[in-house]
Amino acid sequence: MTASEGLVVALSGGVGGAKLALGLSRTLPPEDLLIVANTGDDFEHLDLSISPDIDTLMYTLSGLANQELGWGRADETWSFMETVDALGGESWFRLGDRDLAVHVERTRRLRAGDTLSAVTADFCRRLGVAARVLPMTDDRVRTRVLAEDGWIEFQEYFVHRQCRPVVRDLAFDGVEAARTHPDFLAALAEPNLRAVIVCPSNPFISVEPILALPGVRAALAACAAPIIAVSPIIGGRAVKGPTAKMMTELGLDPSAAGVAARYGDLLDGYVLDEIDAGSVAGLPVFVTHTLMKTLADRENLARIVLNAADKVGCKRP
Ligand code: FO1
Repeated sequence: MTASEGLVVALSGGVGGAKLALGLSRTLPPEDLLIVANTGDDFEHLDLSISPDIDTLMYTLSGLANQELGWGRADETWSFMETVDALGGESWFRLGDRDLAVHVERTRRLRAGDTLSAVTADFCRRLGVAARVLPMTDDRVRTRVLAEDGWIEFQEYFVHRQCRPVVRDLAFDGVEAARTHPDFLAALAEPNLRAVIVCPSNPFISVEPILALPGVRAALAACAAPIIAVSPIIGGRAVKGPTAKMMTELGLDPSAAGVAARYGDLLDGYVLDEIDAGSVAGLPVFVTHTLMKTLADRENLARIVLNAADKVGCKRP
């Protein structure tokens, strides 16, 4: 067993976050990796409690993820959804038969009083996920999007309306009253914290709900370990999802530099793709191939991000 080089906390949401989380999980011993999952995308649907970013992490880390879709499980069947459709139910949010079992069992446990983090830990254990996946809070936080016709739920925007609405604003309902998961805050105060990694997730929908939780920004500012982000934008385009479109609609520069500017003085280092070399100044920049197509890409980027953190080093003596 290699000696611990320190705890790494990764902030993750969406597909890009899960890819780097997988690379980190294959690079670090399990006890040295805490993956904090965004829960702002969660919602109630068909009377089920659905946690997409937790499930994308869980499936990706257990090798069960549907690589084509980027969400849900591989080897899926769709009898349930086809029947819901035939009965005139809501079928726009596709729940595969195996995936459905996660939502039904999670909902049953939550109604029985279990916390989301306890359910997540048990499901991850049962699926053989060694790294720790921790919901950012056990309380209800819901991302909402201000479109032309008013505020809509995140999944209504992202899936039902396929990110078409122009985004005027975003809100994270419940975030002020939510209790940041204590294990997350404790990890940020760990003396042997090696790094905080902001995964290549959409800053607005995947990372900022986490940063908006009580005490998180203060804890990040106080932690001695370096905070390193990986740009989710390569050459002005998001690898997947509406990041660039959202940035344009919110009046921001849809680029790696625009994301760095959005994070502001939170970051101690920034990892961006060769195509964007030279586009960011004002903080240590590490240029590499950031598009993760293969498992080797995921592991390689993880190693580069950890090396970047070690090069930046602790912020305080
Ligand atoms: N995304 C889609 O674009 N269409 C879907 O039908 C869909 C179903 C779905 C079911 C379970 C789940 O965990 C995720 C699902 N997603 C779907 C993805 C989901 O909207 C996104 O993963 C996040 O909310 C954005 O990061």
